[in-house]
Amino acid sequence: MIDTTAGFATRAIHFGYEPQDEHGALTPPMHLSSTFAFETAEAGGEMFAGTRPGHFYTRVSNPTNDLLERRLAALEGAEAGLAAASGMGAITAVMWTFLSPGDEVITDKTLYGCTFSFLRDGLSRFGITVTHVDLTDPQALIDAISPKTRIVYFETPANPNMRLVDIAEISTIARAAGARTVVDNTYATPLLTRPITLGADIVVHSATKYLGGHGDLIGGLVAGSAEDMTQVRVVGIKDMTGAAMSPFNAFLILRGLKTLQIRVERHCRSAMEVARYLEAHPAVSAVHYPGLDSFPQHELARRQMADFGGMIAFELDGGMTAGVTMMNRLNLIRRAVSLGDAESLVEHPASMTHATYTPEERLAHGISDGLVRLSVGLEDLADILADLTAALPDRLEAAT
Ligand code: 7XF
Repeated sequence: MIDTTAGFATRAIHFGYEPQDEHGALTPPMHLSSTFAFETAEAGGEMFAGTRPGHFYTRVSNPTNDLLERRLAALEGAEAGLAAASGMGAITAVMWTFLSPGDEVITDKTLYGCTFSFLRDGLSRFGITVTHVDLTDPQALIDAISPKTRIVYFETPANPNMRLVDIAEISTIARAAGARTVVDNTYATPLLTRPITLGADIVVHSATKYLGGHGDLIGGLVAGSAEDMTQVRVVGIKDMTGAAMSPFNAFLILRGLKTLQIRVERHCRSAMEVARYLEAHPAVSAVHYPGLDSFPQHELARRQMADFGGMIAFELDGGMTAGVTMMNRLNLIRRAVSLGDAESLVEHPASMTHATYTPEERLAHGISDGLVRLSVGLEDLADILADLTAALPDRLEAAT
């Protein structure tokens, strides 16, 4: 049996599975069963009471999901994992599990649009205070945190503007105040950053992105202590949201994980080149990519990330109008939301993924109208660069 001392790619391919346990099947089979038969009535009662291990209903647990959960935990350096129907299912299940009226969530300024609206329009309707603090400044957290704070929540890199948060520093402050640190690790993946090993309590993922990796599913994952994951399973998933993952999607994510390392390495290599190309282009006014020397948090990126990821945000001279014109001229790079797919994808956060913010909120939360977001795919780098070259205004156009 492969254990947690094996390398990352080996764990991603083998961890938690022995073919001989499944008739020698090399590929873990998919257990498409909503319910599981009890040997005796007493055994069923014991499973419901939690005194006997085993699966009894797929909204609670399933063998295919269980393998994915253990494998994700092995990649994140966590005790346990948990599958959810979507990234939003994972995030909301964690929140509903640990929060009660009167509690406070402190979160960074920049969040994915639906996470932002869940906090603003969802949790706040149920007596939970949501406070946005600039978590790139640890002192701001020290000043804001109180005994009411139950969760400190952030993305790093953040969607869409690539802000980084120092996981070790923020987790230490949160822990001292008795709050859990929850990190959305969707952009980085466990290959590049492992928040739990840096002191965070819980990691959430949109597995729709790099973990699945092929743009063919919606899924979410959570990792953390065994005790916390049991809580989220029986409260957040089973009762509060019902956001259980389909075993079919768990099967596809297990397949995606086998190539996570080679895919993310390629995403990183190409994104670094694309970021350098954009930075040198006369029509581009700003490039936000953690791997660039010009990135304000480049030092933190070097400390906290094994590589700099496949996501880039940039702005053109001429702002939103120029950005939209450029997007419409692209041919290979698809105009689509989501990220982490084999296909390169471009989108406009202000009108798409972050349209849930009001214009005033976007301004206050660091999401400019001119920002264009690029998910660098796995196509040949030369073809990606050629598509950008054809779409970007040339030197003469840019000068006028
Ligand atoms: O519920 P989902 O699987 O779509 O995941 C929600 C989610 C959670 N965290 C982060 C950092 C995310 O980026 C997402 C989904 N983001 C997509 C995007 O930004 O393109 C959603 C398309 S509207």
